[in-house]
Amino acid sequence: KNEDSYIHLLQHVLENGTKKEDRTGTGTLSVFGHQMRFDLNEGFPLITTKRVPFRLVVSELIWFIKGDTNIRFLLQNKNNIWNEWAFKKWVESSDYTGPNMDNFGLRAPQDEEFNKQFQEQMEIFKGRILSDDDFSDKYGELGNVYGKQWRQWSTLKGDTIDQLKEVIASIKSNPDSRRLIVTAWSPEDVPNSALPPCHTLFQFYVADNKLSCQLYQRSGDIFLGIPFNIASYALLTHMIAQECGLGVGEFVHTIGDAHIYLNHVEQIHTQLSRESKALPTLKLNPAIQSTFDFAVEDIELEGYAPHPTIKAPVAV
Ligand code: DHF
Ligand code: TMP
Repeated sequence: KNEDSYIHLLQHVLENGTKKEDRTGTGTLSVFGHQMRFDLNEGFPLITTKRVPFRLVVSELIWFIKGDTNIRFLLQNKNNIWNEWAFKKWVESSDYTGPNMDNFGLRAPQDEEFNKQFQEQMEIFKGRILSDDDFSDKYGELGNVYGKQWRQWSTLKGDTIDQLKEVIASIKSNPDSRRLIVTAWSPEDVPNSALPPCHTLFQFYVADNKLSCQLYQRSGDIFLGIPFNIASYALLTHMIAQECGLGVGEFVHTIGDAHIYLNHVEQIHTQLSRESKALPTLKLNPAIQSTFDFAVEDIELEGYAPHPTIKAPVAV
């Protein structure tokens, strides 16, 4: 119940994870192949043993649903969770002439002097994304990330497929279908993507008038990313269920490489010393009839009283 399956994953990987190097140079404890299930009727699965900033989950999901891949919308909503990956493209480009930012993700948490420079450059970058259209078109773009793949998948023929719209139409017209799938993974796009999709593919399932969703996530940062991912797909399931006149069933979360970054271990010990609280309840504006019409104000949580925030550096 509640977030037990998430707490179990934290404990399981701390105890049984294999020490494994990774792309970012941080190092991880990792297991391969893990599944969690959340019954969405028990409450909304937002982790309570630390505060998870739900408004950031909401604006990120609305950004995906819009088909947007430019961080400008996120910045307009004071959401900074994708900044590093756009910033990386900028500082590695020949247009960038500021101080050297190589390996900023590894250096910033370790070197105070450098961190100041990095924060300064990041603020300049954010300012330009918000105020300069040409700059934002060029450096705010993350490329073929979720929004693009969900809404404008490009085909060999040169047209596009709106996977999200089609899957919602199929849930309505053919709820027993076993093909209710949206995929973000395109082997062709992997080389020119800022970050190849972590949530790779998801599938819907309707039984007893309830909508369930399963996500296959190829790679999961258990402390930072996973709580967001659970909340995001739970929210998407509720939104689509409302549009289709269905109740909600389960969110099934299947993870490939499930890892704890070595610089998150202490934080996780703090989190595990806490008792989980009652889950909150999601309130969607009942007047919204289409998944594509939800705005930030139409989505609220009731009764979220988590333990305090626990900060941790994100591996870039
Ligand atoms: N890279 C890595 N290494 N881990 C990730 O989880 C990750 N997630 C991405 C992109 N790349 C990633 C997109 N999603 C945060 C949460 C989700 C996310 C990116 C970042 C994060 O830092 N969350 C903080 C709060 C951040 C804030 O308040 O601005 C947290 O404490 O949950
Ligand atoms: P990778 O591409 O080398 O797997 O690195 C991606 C990292 O980001 C990895 O730690 C997983 C994490 N991640 C999540 O956990 N959830 C997400 O939604 C995203 C975008 C990334």
